[in-house]
Amino acid sequence: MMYSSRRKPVLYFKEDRRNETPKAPRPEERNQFCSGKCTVYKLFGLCVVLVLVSLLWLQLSCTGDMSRVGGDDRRLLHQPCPLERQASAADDPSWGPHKLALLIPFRERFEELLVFVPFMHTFLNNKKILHKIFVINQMDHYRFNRASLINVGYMESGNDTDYMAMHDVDLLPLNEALDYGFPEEGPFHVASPELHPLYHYKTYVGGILLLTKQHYHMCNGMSNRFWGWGREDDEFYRRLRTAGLQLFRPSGIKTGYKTFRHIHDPAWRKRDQKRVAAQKQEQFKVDPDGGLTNLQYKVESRQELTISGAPVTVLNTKLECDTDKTPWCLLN
Ligand code: UD2
Ligand code: MN
Repeated sequence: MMYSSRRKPVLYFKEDRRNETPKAPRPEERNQFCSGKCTVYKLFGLCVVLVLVSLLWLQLSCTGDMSRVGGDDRRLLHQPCPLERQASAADDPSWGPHKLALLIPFRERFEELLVFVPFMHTFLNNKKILHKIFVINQMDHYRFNRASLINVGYMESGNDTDYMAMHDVDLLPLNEALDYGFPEEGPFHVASPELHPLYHYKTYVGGILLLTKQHYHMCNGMSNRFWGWGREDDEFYRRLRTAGLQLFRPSGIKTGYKTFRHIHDPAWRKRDQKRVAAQKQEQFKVDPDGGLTNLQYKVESRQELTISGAPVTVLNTKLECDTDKTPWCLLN
């Protein structure tokens, strides 16, 4: 079966009548309405009707989006009601004991985020993966630094999560057989080169990578020297090796290059591939000392949002750059 994918190496209301003098009901009142006891029954009945109507409304509002979308997007936008989800997670012990911090390095990808967050929330709930989604929003004026943002996500994701996923905002897993469980044995590269629509080289670890927080710590996180697009993932591959960690990838997935949907129009979302000053040579070097230990940042604010019912924490982050050491964090 598809799910047996294994990993392989590589109102409360009460009338207050205390101060009222009891009045005998007038005959016409007795005829029109029945006694006080009857009024209580009527109120009770009204409450029951109100509760039923609100439950019906809640149910319709959870699935209401469906009528406005068509085709494949129906599946992407559908989400179960928040109440349903909480109840199932709390009642069913098969959800625990691990909890995933889904870390999204982010800047100006609003449209993708609106699709990604509800989609992933439903995807992970269907797989009974306890999770918390973090958007690490880079708000300084330096070039984008995916690796440092992932480091920030690790530092800020709290003690209630014990493993993490570094996850692109534009890469949607379409096959529910993909494993997002606790990667006890070693890092698990979900966006494997055999399944990835674009990158097929053996040492590729970009896109989506799961790690226990302990393993990430053993690597000293990712290097902070990579500003602009690319190479930070390749450098991280070397850190995994240095830390003596074995890399695992999905097996038994039959959907090939259709396993993921990459919502990325390169003409619209241009990759910042400029190589400034010494960056050209430096981009291929390993950074043996840097990582979590020399990460410099401030979380300016933290916001709890829901996107179509899916909860997400936004960390508005300002990275700091030592322009003597990595002058290429600036474009000019
Ligand atoms: C590939 C990898 C990515 C990483 C990158 C090299 C895939 C699907 N992804 O991404 O994991 O290794 O190469 O750095 O193979 N982002 C923003 N705003 C920006 C730029 C990037 O939010 O201005 C985030 C966003 O989450 C995005 C991710 O960084 O998905 C990767 O950047 P990309 O999508 O521009 O580059 P891509 O697809 O080549
Ligand atoms: Mn992309």
